Amino acid sequence: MRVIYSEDHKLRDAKTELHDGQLVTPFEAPFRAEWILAAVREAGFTDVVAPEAHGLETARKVHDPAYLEFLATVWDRWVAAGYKGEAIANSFPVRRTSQRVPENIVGAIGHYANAADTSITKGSYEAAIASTRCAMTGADWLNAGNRFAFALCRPPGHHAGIDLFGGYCFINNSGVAAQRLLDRGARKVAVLDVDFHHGNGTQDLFYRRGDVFTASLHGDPIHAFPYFLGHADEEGEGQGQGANRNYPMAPGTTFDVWSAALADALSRIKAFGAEAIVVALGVDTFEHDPISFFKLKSEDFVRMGEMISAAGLPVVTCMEGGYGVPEIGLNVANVLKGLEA
Ligand code: OKS
Ligand code: ZN
Repeated sequence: MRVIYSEDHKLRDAKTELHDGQLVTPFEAPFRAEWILAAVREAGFTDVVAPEAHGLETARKVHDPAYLEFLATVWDRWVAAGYKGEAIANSFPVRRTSQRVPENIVGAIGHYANAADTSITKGSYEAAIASTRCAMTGADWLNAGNRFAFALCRPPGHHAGIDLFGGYCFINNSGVAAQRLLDRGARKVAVLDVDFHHGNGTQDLFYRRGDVFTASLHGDPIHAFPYFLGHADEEGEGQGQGANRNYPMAPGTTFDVWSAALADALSRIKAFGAEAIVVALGVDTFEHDPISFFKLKSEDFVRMGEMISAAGLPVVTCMEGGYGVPEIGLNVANVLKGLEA
């Protein structure tokens, strides 16, 4: 298992997250990557490398280039407007509104946001680029003929849509990894999202494409973020018809029910003809996660890795969510152990 990690994740260190009516210290904070790296090393995964200095060509194939340009410039525009705090979206295009991009920075940030939780700061873009480079480097480890890589991505990516940020995500790391596998010779790949939250961004990227199967296991959006996507009847469109699968599950879901959904997703990934799997790994399915409602136990993460491994395909795992509790590192290491078992 090659592990790819960049110190540049620390450049993303926001002080505010709009959460339940208050500006709190963000759940998605630098300690997460540090704890996960320490636990992964402790578990014997010591082949840790920095990412290659990839450019944005691959990201431009899954994101709107104008959106990437917005991400690159939003902080400087916010500062130039004279605003003192972190950049927070508060006004959004919704039903029956125009989709033109406003020139005003408050308008532009609302246009490109799918939630107000994610404050943009100096350095957020640079951290997001480094995170995506980890995912690309992990994909290339598979492209070189290896079976397993773990991209310790931070900030996460699966809520980032074609032209949308939010849910702590800016660039869709696992989507970029999938594109990279295709660009280097795979004909079909799958993104398997096992984070507690629906991978709405990843679904958006590939919804009309027939070369990437997307599957997501998550808290039912009638109860959980991201609320507006992730239902079981979203199956893809056009070329992508049948290539998206959602497994929304109820509060309190334990591994017996959750693992049945995983088995179904894996059998569909095989039937689709995927040549590799990108796992969007959130460990916020853990029973003690502070913002989620599934009840997976630490040992369940080993079984999760084993089940994914049994599909027999190369796997690049990209880090997504998982918050606040010391076990996040152990739970990630357990998935990696299961993969290599
Ligand atoms: C609002 C919290 C919104 C939840 C964001 C979910 C982030 C995540 N303050 N996605 O996988 O873990
Ligand atoms: Zn999550």
